[in-house]
Amino acid sequence: MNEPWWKKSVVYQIYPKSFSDTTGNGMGDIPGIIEKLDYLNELGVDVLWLTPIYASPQHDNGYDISDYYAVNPDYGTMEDVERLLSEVHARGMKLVMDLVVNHTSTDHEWFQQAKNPDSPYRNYYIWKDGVDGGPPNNWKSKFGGSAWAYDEESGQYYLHLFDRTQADLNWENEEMRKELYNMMHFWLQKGIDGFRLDVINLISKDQTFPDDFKGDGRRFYTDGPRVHEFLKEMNDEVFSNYELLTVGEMSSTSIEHCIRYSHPDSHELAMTFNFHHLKADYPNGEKWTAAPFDFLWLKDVMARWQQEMDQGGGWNALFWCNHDQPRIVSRYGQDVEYRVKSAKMLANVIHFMKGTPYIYQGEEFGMTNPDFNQIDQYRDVESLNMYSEFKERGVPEADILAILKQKSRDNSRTPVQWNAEENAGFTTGTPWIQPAANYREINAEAARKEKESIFKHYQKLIQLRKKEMVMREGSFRLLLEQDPSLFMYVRELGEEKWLAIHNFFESPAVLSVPAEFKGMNAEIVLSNDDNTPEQLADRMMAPYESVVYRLF
Ligand code: TEU
Repeated sequence: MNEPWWKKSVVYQIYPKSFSDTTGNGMGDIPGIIEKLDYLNELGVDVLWLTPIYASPQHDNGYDISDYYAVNPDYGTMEDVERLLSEVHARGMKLVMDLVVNHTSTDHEWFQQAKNPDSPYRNYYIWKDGVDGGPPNNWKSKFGGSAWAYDEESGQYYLHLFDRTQADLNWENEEMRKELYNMMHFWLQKGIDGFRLDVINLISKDQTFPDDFKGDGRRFYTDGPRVHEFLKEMNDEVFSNYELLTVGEMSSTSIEHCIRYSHPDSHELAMTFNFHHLKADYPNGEKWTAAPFDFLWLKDVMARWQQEMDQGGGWNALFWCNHDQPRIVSRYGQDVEYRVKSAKMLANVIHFMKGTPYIYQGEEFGMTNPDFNQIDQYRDVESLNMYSEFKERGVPEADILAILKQKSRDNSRTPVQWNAEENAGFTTGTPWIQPAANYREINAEAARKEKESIFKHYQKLIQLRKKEMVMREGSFRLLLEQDPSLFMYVRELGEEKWLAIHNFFESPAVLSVPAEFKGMNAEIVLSNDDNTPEQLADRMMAPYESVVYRLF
């Protein structure tokens, strides 16, 4: 079987602003990434994904690009990027860049030109007349308020699904698409190995732009009318000329669409991110509440994505953490006395699934949410907008802060905790966002030294994936669907049969082995507990215990 390289890989996500600062300006930079390549090599990851490093006014930390061909000077120069690329390749790793083509910054030259209604660039964006003195329709921005902003100069509104400084591009415009494809070739010709495509399933909007009487408008642009056509075109014009890892970030998508996006015969993308499993703590779909997670719901969602993507021939990107999500150990694990154990359990859960696993900076040694207590500790535009909206509605300060502490995107954006020195060894200056206070105990240096650390556990998982075909290609079947504590599934390929059992809770849980496995011989592939018995038998599972057995 001819396996594409990205099926064997484990990807490591770098959020450059918070990774490592070599200049003392309080922000991470590209030379800082180069300095840490040996560390990443020691971890064993194959691919690095950098979130946007392009020129940007940074209203949304680089997801608001003002020049696709330039590097944000706070991060370094184009030469630094080229050096990074060759240092990455020299270590046998690959580099994937972030591609933000649903929108640009309103500072982008195209948008500046587009403000003139007679400019050929006008049609690069989405402009509409207002209706009854208000916006063209009732669609909401994902960062709060209307999705339309009024432009005084031309008397029309432009669409922005995110911040008002992030104007949506008009994908109906063929010339605009061609310009983007040229830009992609520019980066690929430098030798980069792929793209992570930001909110790529939102690029095609229903051209009637109707009011949404049932929601915020998303059903008129999510997995929209021409999205598959555009991706096939992009693949044909760009991707098909190289051997790339392409991963689409899919907002509020469906399994059916993700199969189409990632099926090899579709010629669209290599794989997709979806976020449904990260909504187990959104009661009734509402993110902005402080709520525990629903375990049975989580299992059901993850299992369906595993099984149905497998059966349909799609390919999943597997992940718990990224720069938009709170730290998983603080979220579905336990970040106090069971931090190490629950972080290893959570790592096992996804690394033993089918797909390509992603590790987000700091996850490999169990970084936690920072427990911010004041609004002035937050930086994220979405969090700050949400704070103002809740304030206006009269929600008490303490309640808003409790929600942000659990849900803010800044939870994952605090500096990487390299060591126990001042500012976690991230910077010698003033960090743009405070590090979590626990960096003196929880840091990369300590984790590399400790024998049974989370870091060591991730190393093992990465090596196992490279070696074991069943981890990558085996089928997936959920067991004990209704068990309130255990997540159990079996992976099978040919003669290989691997049984994964994870206790998601702080209390011991009863393990009753399903009849089909009774009497089989077992050997431990990996466990997070020294006391896990060698044989598979009915027993009590320890708090957060996680084990994978090979059965024969
Ligand atoms: O995120 C898209 C997205 O929809 C989110 O995960 C978003 O953070 C969430 O809806 C907020 O509740 C991508 C990027 O990952 C994110 O950092 C950007 O802010 C966003 O696109 C706009 O480019």
